[in-house]
Amino acid sequence: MIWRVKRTIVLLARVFLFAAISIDQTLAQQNIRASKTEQTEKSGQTGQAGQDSASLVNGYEPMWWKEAVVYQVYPRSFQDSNGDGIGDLNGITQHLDYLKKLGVNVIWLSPHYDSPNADNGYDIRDYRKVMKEFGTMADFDRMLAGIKARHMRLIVDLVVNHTSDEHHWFVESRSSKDNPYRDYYFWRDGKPNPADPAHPLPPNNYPSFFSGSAWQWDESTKQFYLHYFAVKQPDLNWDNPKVREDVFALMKFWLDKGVDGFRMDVIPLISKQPGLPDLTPEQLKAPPRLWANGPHRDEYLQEMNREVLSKYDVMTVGEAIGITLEEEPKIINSQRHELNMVFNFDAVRINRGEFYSEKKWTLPQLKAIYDRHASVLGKTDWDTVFLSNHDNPRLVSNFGDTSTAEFRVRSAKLIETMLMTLRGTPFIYQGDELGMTNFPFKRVDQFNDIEVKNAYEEKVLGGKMTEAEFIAESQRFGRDNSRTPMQWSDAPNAGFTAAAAAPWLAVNPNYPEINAAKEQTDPDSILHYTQEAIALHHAHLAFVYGDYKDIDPENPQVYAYTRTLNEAGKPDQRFLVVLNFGEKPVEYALPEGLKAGKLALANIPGTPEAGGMTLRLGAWDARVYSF
Ligand code: TEU
Ligand code: CA
Repeated sequence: MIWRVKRTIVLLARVFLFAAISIDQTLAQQNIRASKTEQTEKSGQTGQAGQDSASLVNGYEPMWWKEAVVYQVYPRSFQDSNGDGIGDLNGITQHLDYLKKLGVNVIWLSPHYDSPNADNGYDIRDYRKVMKEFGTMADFDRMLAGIKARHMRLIVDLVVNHTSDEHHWFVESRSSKDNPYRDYYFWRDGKPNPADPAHPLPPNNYPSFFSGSAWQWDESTKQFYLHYFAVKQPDLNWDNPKVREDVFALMKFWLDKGVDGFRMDVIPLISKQPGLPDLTPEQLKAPPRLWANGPHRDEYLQEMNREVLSKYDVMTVGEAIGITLEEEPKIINSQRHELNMVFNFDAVRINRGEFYSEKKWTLPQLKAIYDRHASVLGKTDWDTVFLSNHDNPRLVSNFGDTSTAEFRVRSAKLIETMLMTLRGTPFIYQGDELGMTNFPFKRVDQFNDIEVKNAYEEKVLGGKMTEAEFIAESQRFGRDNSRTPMQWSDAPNAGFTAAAAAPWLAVNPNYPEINAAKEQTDPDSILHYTQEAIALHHAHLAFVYGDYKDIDPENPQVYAYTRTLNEAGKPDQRFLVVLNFGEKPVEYALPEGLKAGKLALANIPGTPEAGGMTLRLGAWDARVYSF
């Protein structure tokens, strides 16, 4: 009993000490970063050219966004401040201290713009207005000021492959064939339909991401328009210089307000195939592969960089849909002046087959992905690390083990360890720092997402699969799993909303067990552990610029790798990460005669401080050592 109390006091002290240290370290590092960024600006460009090698760290040009830990906020589900059941900007402002304490230093805000919400804000009606459900521009300014006051930064979502069909450009565009905005979008005549001449067939065989054809017939001008996503998301015609000019102007509008960059939605899709020919049967197996490699993609991104990005100290991350790892450097090589980094989906989709079907995967396959990243991306590229977001299942449900409370906690911590120690800027999705889980969906009417609703029509009503099969797959991989409200406390609706009515999407029933308030008082919580893992990441540049080496690539159960950094005139940084990916304990002999030194982080309380050549790993054991 006394021992337990003592241990709790020690742990609590550690937690508070950690909070204090991590804030100090973060502030100190931010000062360093600011001065480095200034130097970079003085030397003229944001690229590598003109950099003298002395200012490089392990060959990489130091940048604040390389050293950042990013936290994604999905505003609709973060915090409702006014009781209407919908999260909002004032709700985010309320929790800035929570984010500061967690140790993240960049916030990525999913779309906050005026929108009819066919796709929860990824269909924008007015790029210069805040969605009224989320608040006002004054609320945005207050939130941004609060972020800056805490020495954090904000990047916003840039959704410019398409707009809403309610955007005034499209309202004009669809009004007549000779409207000046007609050419802002893709309008085409249909193909003759002998069976029903009044209703032509779509101009080509492009499918939409959200089921059905990517072409929508418009009765008033008797033409089709192109929409890769929902019918209410018409694709912009980037080949029109006026479109590019308007997009660049709206980007400047937000940058001039002080935002620190953009996450760019499906950005490789902006350059369409000339003439829009049919996809071949081979291309139909993966349309984004072709769509992402249009002839003007890099030209348009370079123009964007020249006209907008190069004039600000910003971070950019593109959603690399349709792009292979090998193709990425075209977009992210700093000498090409396009984007800083992209999200590559190889890891997050390792367990995914067609649509929401499950595919078997092995640990060596996952390791091979990260190994390829390390060898394909060079010193003038930069990588991202993420295993969840608003389009994917909950982190721990997808890659960990939720079969028992103990395994859920351990496996969530193991994955956080991995995210904070692999190569690249890490991204955390809201709620994953609490180990939130998938929602127990039982019926199709529990889903809100247009992707699920449209797929239901096509697949179940179209007789391609049974309702039960469809629900099972959507429960496993549907996007609403990650969009259920943040679980702040055990108050009704998890403290997300004070609304008497239900929130816009149901709260996961496990909120009395899994919530931020509870985890704040528990020194062994996933929340506290994530905070420690982030602090460790910030404290050692080896986790940012260091070399990565997988020391046991074939091992089917243990993932073990090193991150090392040797800088002239400084002590070597050498870290060893060991992750037991499963519930089976193992006596693990380190390969290559390696010897683990002092423990820097462990997800099981009581893990011995000293390492050695053989480690006794428990279920979902995760450790970081010096070596
Ligand atoms: O997602 C694009 C994208 O990759 C999705 O099609 C994704 O693969 C699929 O939904 C997973 O099931 C971006 C946004 O992140 C997403 O939320 C939007 O719906 C989409 O673009 C359209 O803007
Ligand atoms: Ca609200």
